[in-house]
Amino acid sequence: MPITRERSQAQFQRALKSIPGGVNSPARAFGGVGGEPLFIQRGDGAYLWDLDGNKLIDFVGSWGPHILGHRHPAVLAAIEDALTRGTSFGAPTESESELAELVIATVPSMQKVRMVSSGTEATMSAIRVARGFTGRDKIIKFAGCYHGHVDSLLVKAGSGALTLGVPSSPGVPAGCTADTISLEFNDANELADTFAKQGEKIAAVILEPVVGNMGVVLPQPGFLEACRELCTKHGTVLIFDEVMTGFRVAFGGAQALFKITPDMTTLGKIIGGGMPVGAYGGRADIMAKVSPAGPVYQAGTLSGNPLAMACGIATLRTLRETNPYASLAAKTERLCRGLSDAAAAVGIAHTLPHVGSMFTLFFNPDLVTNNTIAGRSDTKRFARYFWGLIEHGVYLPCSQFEANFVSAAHSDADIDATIAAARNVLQSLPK
Ligand code: HOZ
Repeated sequence: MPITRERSQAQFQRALKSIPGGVNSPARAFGGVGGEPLFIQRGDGAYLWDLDGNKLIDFVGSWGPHILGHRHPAVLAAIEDALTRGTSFGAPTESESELAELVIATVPSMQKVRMVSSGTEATMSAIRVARGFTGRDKIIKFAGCYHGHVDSLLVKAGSGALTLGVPSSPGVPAGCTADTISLEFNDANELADTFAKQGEKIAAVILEPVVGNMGVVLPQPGFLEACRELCTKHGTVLIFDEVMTGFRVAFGGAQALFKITPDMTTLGKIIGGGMPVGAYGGRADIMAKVSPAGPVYQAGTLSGNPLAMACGIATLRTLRETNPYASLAAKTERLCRGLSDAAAAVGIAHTLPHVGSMFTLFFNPDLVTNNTIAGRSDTKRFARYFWGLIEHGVYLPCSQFEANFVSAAHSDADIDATIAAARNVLQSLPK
């Protein structure tokens, strides 16, 4: 008997009347799987409950922040404590330095860091600083990487832009993207050719070192090294967008895992622990350009918001103290093996890239190394799989082209239940 979704459906109809598409961010609209989004009432640990009372094992984790699960006691206590002192002052607080120090102590490239309120703000600001530092205009990005909805970066973008088929958005003036060069991820030769032709004009190369926004796509051996070498050779700022991978694939992020240090890094999601936070930072000489230390302007009323800082500090401290990374990777490995075995048992072509606690089951026979190959995935099969798992009480990101996240709150029983649910669903899919 299908689960009841009446209350979610009613609320979606209500939202459609006042909010474009009924949602405040397109990726959550279920456009990639058809049907209507579930409205969430609450979360706890590894679970969500929707408005109709359905309990779901959550592999979205608010699209990445909830590495500790929902409502972690240390995080709740920190927010409650901060709340007693007020919500926003628009003036410096001690907590901003504390979070900055935690980030600098952990992320190899970070010598200085500026807090902002979202990943989009972080990447937008990092690009501006890289241009101000180098005095150059051109930037390189990679197809399928998503760096938020920054005008100059909405070119062949991943995430909701990919799912909804608008990888380059109307409303972005041609002038904003005229200096953006989009290349294929993992193609070091194409990157080298581009540098050979116009290296002296390129301010920055920005990439997700592990892509999460066309599904999880791993850097092939040598690719990150090539990015590093070419940027160093041409005086270009290498920016790792670690909004998703920061404090996720390792405590120090992908740059610590792969031992490649970029010049600048953008962060978000986990550093806010579920509150709206982004950050950008890097080499001290580059960050010295940021206003008011330097001439590159960037500002925000809610930047360094005390509640958000408290939530981020509690999350990072808990991660430092509990070091869940080996256990997260082991759980994810076991889950991925179970999902892969279940798909193989019924002859469903798939690949399942994973790193740390991020993974994507691609309905695609080929190893997905770039956007072109990702685009050949069977999205209709994914949609059936997605809805089948909802019926079995498992909540996945609503697109083939997103990362799934395992949290410290997922138990072995949750992993077993998910594998069992997937086995049932995969068996029932048309071949
Ligand atoms: N940018 C997020 C996915 N990679 C989606 C954000 C949302 O819709 O909440």
